[in-house]
Amino acid sequence: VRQQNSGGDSEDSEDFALNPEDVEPVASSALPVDLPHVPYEFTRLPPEESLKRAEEFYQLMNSRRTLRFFSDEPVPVEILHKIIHTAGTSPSGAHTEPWTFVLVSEKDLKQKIRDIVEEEERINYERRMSKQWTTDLKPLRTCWVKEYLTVAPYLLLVFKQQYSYTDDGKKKLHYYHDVSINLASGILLSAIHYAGLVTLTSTPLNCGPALRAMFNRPSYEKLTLLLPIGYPAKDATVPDLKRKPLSDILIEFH
Ligand code: IYR
Repeated sequence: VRQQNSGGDSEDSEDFALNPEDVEPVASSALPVDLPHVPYEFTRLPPEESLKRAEEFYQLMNSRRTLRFFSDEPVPVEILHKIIHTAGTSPSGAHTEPWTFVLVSEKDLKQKIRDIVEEEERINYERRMSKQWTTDLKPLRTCWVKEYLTVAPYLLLVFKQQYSYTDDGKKKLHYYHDVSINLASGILLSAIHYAGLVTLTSTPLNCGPALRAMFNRPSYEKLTLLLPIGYPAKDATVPDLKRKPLSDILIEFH
């Protein structure tokens, strides 16, 4: 059978699909062929100002931490709307915008999510994760009990659309959906942090299908992140991790 690369990391089998045109009608182009191109509005900064901003942004981002202890204090929903709108500014393959964000604050739904996640995580920790994996995680003091899933005021589920459908029922191909969702997720984490909130980048193993079904998301959407979002608990602690210095992450050729 003919295989075509639909764009993306060649190591990720999800990015290799049968030529979809062989199976069902594909939208000729999601964007109009005569899409206008308009002048780009650009504000040029003096290099000193750029350096100052780069330094400030580093300081801001370097103060971001993954939190596992949340306060139940409410957060105005408008803040969450703006943060999610910001994530949606991410670049994406052929501007396909392959993301769906599901925001949950309803108590019973959060409890249901927690039940699903804890049921799977108990099996993950007890059987599915290797001895080496659970040993490597020990310093972070994680376990299968996920109190934050009911304590945090919001849970945000990030779904990657592997493809979608146009209004007239034609399949719309989503090139580079993996890198696109990951870029949007990075912007999302930055927006959460800049807004003064905290989160935990959880990626619950084996919970995707149940959580997708719970929110009636279609089969072509895949859960990539489950983020509790809110304020930290008063007595919250974080592991005393250090980040690599620049010299360990940068190799230069000038
Ligand atoms: N998903 C599990 C286990 C876990 C795995 C890694 I890799 C971490 O950095 C942290 C946790 C959990 O959320 O507990």
